[in-house]
This record gives sequence, C-alpha cells and structure tokens, in this order.
Amino acid sequence: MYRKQAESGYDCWLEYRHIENASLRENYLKRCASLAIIGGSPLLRTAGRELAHAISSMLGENPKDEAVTLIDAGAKGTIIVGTYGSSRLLEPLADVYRFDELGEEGYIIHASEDDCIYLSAASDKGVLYAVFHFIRLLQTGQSIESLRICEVPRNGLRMINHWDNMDGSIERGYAGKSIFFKDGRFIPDMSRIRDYARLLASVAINAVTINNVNVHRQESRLITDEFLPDVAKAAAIFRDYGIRLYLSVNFASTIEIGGLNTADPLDPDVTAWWKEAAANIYRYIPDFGGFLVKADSEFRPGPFTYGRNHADGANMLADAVAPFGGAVIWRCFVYNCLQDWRDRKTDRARAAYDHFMPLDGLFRDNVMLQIKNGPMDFQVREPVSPLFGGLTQTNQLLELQITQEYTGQQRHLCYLVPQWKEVFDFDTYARGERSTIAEVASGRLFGRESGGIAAVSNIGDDRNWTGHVLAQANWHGYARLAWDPGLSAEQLASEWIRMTFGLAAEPERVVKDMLLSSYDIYEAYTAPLGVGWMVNPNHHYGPNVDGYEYSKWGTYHYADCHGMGVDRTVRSGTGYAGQYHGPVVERYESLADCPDELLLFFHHVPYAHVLKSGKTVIQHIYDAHFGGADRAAELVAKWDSLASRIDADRFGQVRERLVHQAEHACEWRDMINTYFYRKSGIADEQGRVIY
Ligand code: GCV
Repeated sequence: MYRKQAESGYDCWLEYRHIENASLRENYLKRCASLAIIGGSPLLRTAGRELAHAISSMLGENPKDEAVTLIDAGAKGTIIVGTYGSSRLLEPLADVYRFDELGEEGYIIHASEDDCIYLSAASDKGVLYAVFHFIRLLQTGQSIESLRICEVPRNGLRMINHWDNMDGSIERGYAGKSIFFKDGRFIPDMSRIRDYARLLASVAINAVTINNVNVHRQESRLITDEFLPDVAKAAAIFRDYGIRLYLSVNFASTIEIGGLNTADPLDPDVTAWWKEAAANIYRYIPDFGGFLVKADSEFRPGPFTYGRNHADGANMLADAVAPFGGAVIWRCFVYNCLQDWRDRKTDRARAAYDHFMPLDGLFRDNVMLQIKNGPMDFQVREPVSPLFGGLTQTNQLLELQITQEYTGQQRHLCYLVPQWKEVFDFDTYARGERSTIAEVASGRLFGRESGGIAAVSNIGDDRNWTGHVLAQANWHGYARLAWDPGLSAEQLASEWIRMTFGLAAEPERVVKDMLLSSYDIYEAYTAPLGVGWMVNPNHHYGPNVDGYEYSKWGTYHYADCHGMGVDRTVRSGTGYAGQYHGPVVERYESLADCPDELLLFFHHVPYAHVLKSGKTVIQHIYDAHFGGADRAAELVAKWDSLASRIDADRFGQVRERLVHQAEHACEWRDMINTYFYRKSGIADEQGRVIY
C-alpha cells in the first residue's frame, strides 16, 4: 500500500525511518505492541492503517490487531484508538479531560499506568489527528511514558490554495506540473492525490482548493456536469483524510458557461443560475466546502462592472451555497494595476483597506474575506495588512504564500516560518494590547464564528513535491502554525528535520541553523529595508531594480539622486500609515521610531540618513548585500559538512540548488549595489561612502 520513496524525498516527513536507538525502540515497543481501533468509519480506517504502518516501519514489528474485548480483560501495551463514547474502555478519560471542549477537531493522547495509550477525541477527525500527533512523538524521539496531551486547533479553517490550471501548469509553481490536471482534464490516476491528502492530514490541513484563483475558460467548467464526477472523486479522496474540497470560481460564469449576458449579482437570472449551480455541485459532493473568488482584481471579472460592490458579489454566491452549509471565500487582493506612479498620492498599499473597510458588517455569516499578510504582494518584507484589526464585523482568513514567488522560487533556500511568526505575533492594538494577528485571524478577537488561515501551495508533481527538498519545511511549518501559531520557528524546524532526516544530532544542528538563518540571508541580498520588488517582470525571478511590471511608469522605490523610499505617512505622504491603530500609526509615522527593516516602505529618506543600526542607508545597502551573498555561499559549505549523513539523492538535489543560490546572490548583490552606486553617487563600487 505504501511505496517507500525515501531517497527521492517523496515521503517527505512521513518516511517513518527505522529507529536505530535500541533502548528507545524497546521502550516504544512496550507500549505499541498491539492496536485496538474502535469503529470502522473511513477516517478511523485511515487512522488505523497509518498507525500500523508507522509502528511497523519505525519499530520493526507489526503491531497485533487487538480485539477490544481482550484489552477489556487487561491486555497491556495496547494503543486504544477511538472516539469518546464508542467504548466503555474510554470512559475513565472523562475524569481527566473535557471531551465537550474538544470540538470537531481536538483530541487527547493519554498514557495509562498499565502501559496503554489512548488516542481519543469527540470526532473521528480528532482521532485521526491524535494518531498523527502520536506518530510524530515517535518520529521525534519523545518520551511516551506519561503522556497527557490535549490539543484543540487555534484556527477553524486551515487551508491550502492551489493555483493549478487544467492544462497542467501551475501559476507561480516551482515544483513541476499539477498533480490534479493535465491537458484540460483531471489526471485519471488519482493515487498521487491520495498520497498528497495523507501528507496534508498528517499536519491537520482541513480544506483545499484545487484550481487557480485566476479561473480561465476551462476551469470555469469544473462546476458543470462535465467535470463534477471527477471533482467528486477527488473530494472523496480528501474526505478520507478529513479535508473538504473547495473550488475557485469565475465571477462571470453566468456569461462564460451559463448562456446569460450578465453577471450582475443583483440580477434575478444570475442569482437563480448560481443557486442551481450550487445545488448541482452538492448533488455530487454533499460536503463541498464552497467557492474561492478573486474578483475585480488583476483583470478578473467582478461586481464593479455592474456598479455593485464586493459585498453584493460575495453575498449572492454565499446565498447560493448557504442551504448546503457551504462558504464563500472572497479575496481582498484588489488594486489598480494601471496606476500611474508619477501620481505620488495614489498608493497600491492602501487599496484593500480602502475597498473593504466601508463594507465591514455587510457580508453574510458564511462569507470569509481572505486577506494577504501584507498590503502589497508577498514581498520578503512588508508590514501586515491593516485590514486585520480594521475589520471587526466580518469573518477573515489570513492568506500566506508558501510557494516562493518573491522569495527565491524554491531555488533559493528561504524558510518562511520566521516571517509568518512575525505576522502572527504582530500587535494590531485593535482592542488594546495583545490584539495580535493570530487572535484576529482565528476570529477570537472579535468573537467571529469563522476564521483561519489559507496559503498558496508550493507543491507540484516533482518527485520530491517541492523542487527544493528543504522547501518541504515551509509546507510543514505553515500547516503546523495554522494549527497553533504559538509554536516557535525553532521547534518547527527541529520537528521537521527529525521527521525528515532522522534523529542524529549533527544533521539537526546544521540544517536547523541553515533554515533559521535563511530568511535573513535572503532578505539581506534582495530588496532592502522593506522597499520590496526589484524583480524581473512577469516571472518575478532575479534582480531588476526597476523591473516589476506594475511599476513601469516609475518605480516602487522612488530612488533618485537624493534618496529613496515611499512616503506613506499621513503627514506628508500617501496616508497609508494612518490605516492602522494608534500606537502602530505613531510608530510608522515617525522617522525616528519606524523599524529599520520597514523604513523605506514608510519613508522617503536621503541615502545618508542614519539608521538605528548606526549605518547610513547607503552603507546598509552595501553591507547587507555583500554580507548576504557571503552568507549564501556559506550555506553550501554547511550543507557539504553533511555529505556523509544525508542520502546521496537528497544531498545532491539540495546541493545543486544551494550552489545556484550562492551564484545568484552575487548577481543580486552586484545589480543592487551598482544601481545605488550610480544613482546616489555617494559611495564607490566597494561600498565606501565617499562624502
Ligand atoms: C494568482 C500576484 C501574482 C499572481 C497571482 C496574484 C494573486 O500578482 O503574481 O500570479 O495570481 O498575485 O494573488 O491573485
């Protein structure tokens, strides 16, 4: 059933490598000799299979399939798996845990005095998550003697968005082709989808959209009888792993595939068409999650054409799926692509807030607004979107990007968990101190029923899923943070390394150091001090200071011979800084208080401006780029020190990319430094300030 694909990286963090340490293995075996799975639902069958496979693979013994009656009679060393209430055996757990507080997805892991381990929950899905958590304990070498674990997810929706097109291509995909589609159809062999669902369930992802938010003609037809049988097959696979399937839809489907001449959300024919389309989807997929919509954004159709607003559009679709328990996820990535950058008052950063704040409270309860972490577009450094903490009466989803569009396209190592941690921990002050993004996105801060996290996938059909083996850590880290944003980057890096490369100390030390320094390194040799972009047009890879396609009437950095950066203050700039709450406005508004790393996002300053670090802006640019490129080269040397400790296949795959990164970092360094050497005229080519 399970193909062993360790060498290629196919199994990712679920390789279940044999535990070499004999005493640890013995210790585990004492408590994992038999399994008793209580119940036979598809989710429990998935859980039971996984547990048996993990134990036999890691401990070298097939656990006995224990009948519940036997344990009742006092069998020791059994793992008892089932929902609370499914057996008398689980009843004593109620003395220790509140099952009514576990919800649909929480679980407990409990070790009893007689060496039995209980993996239980209020629902089958919770049990599945308990099983994966327990396996993780074994993989990471934890003690299982006196387990008292009770986990409840911090976010209700933990979603992955695919930007896959039906021709098999993936927008911003850097790891091969789609695992879902090819040549305009579904790939008939869906076994890879099953392997994917297993990986997602192991880190408790519970929702997935399988097609691109830019919905082209062919993908519009995913919601028709032509493709729904296949969508239903994929949904059934995900269902076995506790994952609900959603589809991205084209707002103008009524025109594109419906034979109407309008997509006006208030037109009765349009409303009726969507109601019937939704009813039809639910005939195929009773637990269909709902629609993800990119509207009036980057030339996609939307309600603006008809003089309607985003709430009109989202609510119309929400009403269509509401009778079936579905949701509409409406993206807030809306801005004017045709902005003239000579006009220094219009500001793309302001756009999402300006569009959506006036609509706060007007969306149906089954609508969630999906908001990118920053106001621009997944740059290596941006402030957080002020919509978080701005909107108070609307469900929100935080959108992150696992695929490394602007962060090295999976050819550069860039572990994004530290970036995401900064986002989650950011204090919006919306309800005073500790109004963090984590609290807003989950819905807790404003008492919203729905909320959560979505992220753009970084996988494709490359054998190792992510192209760069170490980019698997971003996929894993995202999902784990979606479950609990309180986990630290260090914890998650260690966990992923142990699960992926085993328990040996040296690989863990070296790879952890590489992962945790990589974001900093990448930022150092790319666009400086929060100014962003500086990439080649369209594909967005590699340095090009004035290159980004939507800045051709000027630049995002406004560099001239006097200085650089964008004045986004209320006092003299675009006013963007005023979209935050009091203490945050003050921090960003003030040149003295604005953090160095965001200085050029908020202020236009002379090159000789002195940063908090004590360096001038121009000196910082030089030093960061020289230092960043040097540190990128050191990554190769660090990896080389593991040559004998990592299998040759994965070692080679990673090495090749690190070598490219080191070379490419030099290109970044030279392009950026030369540009500013010429532009500013105040430093020489070596970065020495000459006046
Ligand atoms: C799916 C950026 C990307 C686009 C992407 C868009 C979005 O502009 O470059 O490829 O489109 O964001 O998030 O909708």
